[in-house]
Amino acid sequence: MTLDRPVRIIGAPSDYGANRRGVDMGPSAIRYAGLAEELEAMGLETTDEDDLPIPRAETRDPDVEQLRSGNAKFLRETREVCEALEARVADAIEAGMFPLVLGGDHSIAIGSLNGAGKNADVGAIWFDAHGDFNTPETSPSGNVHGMPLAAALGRGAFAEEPWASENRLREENVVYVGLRSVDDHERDAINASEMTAFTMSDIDERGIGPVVEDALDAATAGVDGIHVSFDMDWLDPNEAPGVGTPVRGGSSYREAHSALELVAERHASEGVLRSMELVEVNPILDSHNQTADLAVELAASALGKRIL
Ligand code: 5AB
Ligand code: MN
Ligand code: MN
Ligand code: MN
Repeated sequence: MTLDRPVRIIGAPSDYGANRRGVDMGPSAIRYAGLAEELEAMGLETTDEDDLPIPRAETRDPDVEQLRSGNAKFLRETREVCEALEARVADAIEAGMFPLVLGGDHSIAIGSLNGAGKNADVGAIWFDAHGDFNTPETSPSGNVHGMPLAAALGRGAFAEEPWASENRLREENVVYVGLRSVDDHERDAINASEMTAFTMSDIDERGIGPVVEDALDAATAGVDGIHVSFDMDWLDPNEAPGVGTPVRGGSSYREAHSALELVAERHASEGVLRSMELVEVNPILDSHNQTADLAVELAASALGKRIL
């Protein structure tokens, strides 16, 4: 069954959180790959908002406002982007629509999560090779795209930010699917947290179906809905070469579709989906827009496209 509400596409072409240019072109590449047309062909009423206005990184100083206790580049700019995105996501939900956010690097998830969790208890499923749970104190890179979950949950120096107190994201309802590249401090923090984490090894052993069903159970327990955060580097780089931080050994093409088909099925039976984002598409590193094409296909699967 296709999604039960109209879709609002929101472009968030930020690359402040990544260490290289290109991911700011993600929304254009995904649109060019035919996102709105694909959703409309499924019978989904689709509107496409203007992108968030985001000044080029070269016009800003990456270090102008690092947190005292650590390292987070472009934090001021990321704060601006995420405040604006939060408002757009919350407005769409308020208007009875489904926000489909296009990144941009994964730092924008702070805005998506705060928008989704503004007036509701929410969980999140995090499809990603990476944990994205560094804080300014632990980050090896200073890139905020490796920190959005820690930011939304107010960890470390992010306790100084308004984010965690503004959203109702519940740590016990945050679930990783398919982790395979986690930094040492991140590993400790994830293990000590209330979050649930499934690695690629879990998928190897149990298969994608049981893992995603368990992830959906954990993410949806006792909340009003979930946000699906989909980092294209969750897929194997053979399928999704157009990403900034590729890691070998990722999900296959069919595993990715299957995972999102299961999300759509759970939504059809329980109405759990609140918002979704597709992030980290970098057209400069892509091969003939393959990764953006795949992002469109995967959005369709998540929103209920069926083979028969
Ligand atoms: B992505 C790394 N853990 O913090 C860091 O692509 C990589 O949003 C982060 O998942 C990757 O810099 C961030 C080494
Ligand atoms: Mn806010
Ligand atoms: Mn990520
Ligand atoms: Mn990643």
